[in-house]
Amino acid sequence: MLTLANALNSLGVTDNTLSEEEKSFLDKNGYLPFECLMTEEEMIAFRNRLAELSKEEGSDAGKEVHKEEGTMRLSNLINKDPIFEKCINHPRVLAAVGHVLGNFKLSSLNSRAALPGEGRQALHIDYDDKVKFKAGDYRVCNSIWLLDDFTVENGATRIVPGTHLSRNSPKKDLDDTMVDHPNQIQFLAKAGTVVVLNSHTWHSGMTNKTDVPRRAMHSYFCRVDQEQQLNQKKYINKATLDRLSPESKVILDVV
Ligand SMILES: O=C(O)CCC(=O)C(=O)O
Repeated sequence: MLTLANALNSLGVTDNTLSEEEKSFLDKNGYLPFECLMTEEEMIAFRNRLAELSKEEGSDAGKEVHKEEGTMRLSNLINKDPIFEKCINHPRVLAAVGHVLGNFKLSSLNSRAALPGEGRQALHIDYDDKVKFKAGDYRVCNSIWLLDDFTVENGATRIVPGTHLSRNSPKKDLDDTMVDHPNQIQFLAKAGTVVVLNSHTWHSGMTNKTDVPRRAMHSYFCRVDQEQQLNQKKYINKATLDRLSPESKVILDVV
């Protein structure tokens, strides 16, 4: 049976996929951007397909994982079009996720568009606040695939760099998780960028003050011993299983 190490190897992940500078940046700050990971054509295809799915699913959209007021969310994307397979097997992204988590699998593949005037969230981590974790003992890691430029005006994700080392969650440490944090930065980048975010780093969406949605996909991973956000074995359909590469099956944990 193909192991994760073999699957990553065959997808081109090596010890040198990330430079030492990139690994140090991720270790220190809890996030790592990769510019130009999607082509213009790929982004057009992703945007168009997500728009079609939103229309088809209507008020059901997002229901497999999470619905959120003021946003358009879609979930279970791996079953909804072959184009989304790219989001779970890019070597640079997988190298960064592996650097954070060690052995991992996909937790879920979703999209989130913050609608005009909406999208502000409380600072959070993507893990149970009640569970103490040690720096280095990470359970979850996200990758955000930017389908629009992330700007101050459209509410680019805020991140508090280095907070993955703090062992606490915003809920425990802060009186008010909605207000600006003195150390937060906004992740400003061009569409086509992917940012890998150690999900124990405090972060949140901000208000989109423009009149168009801010669109992104979240390819979210968890350590191999953790429960997936979407149970891939349960949700995977036959057509998807038949078309997926052996490497993607390992990453989804559906072998
Ligand atoms: O869309 C964003 O800027 C971040 C979203 C996020 O952190 C979440 O949905 O948990």
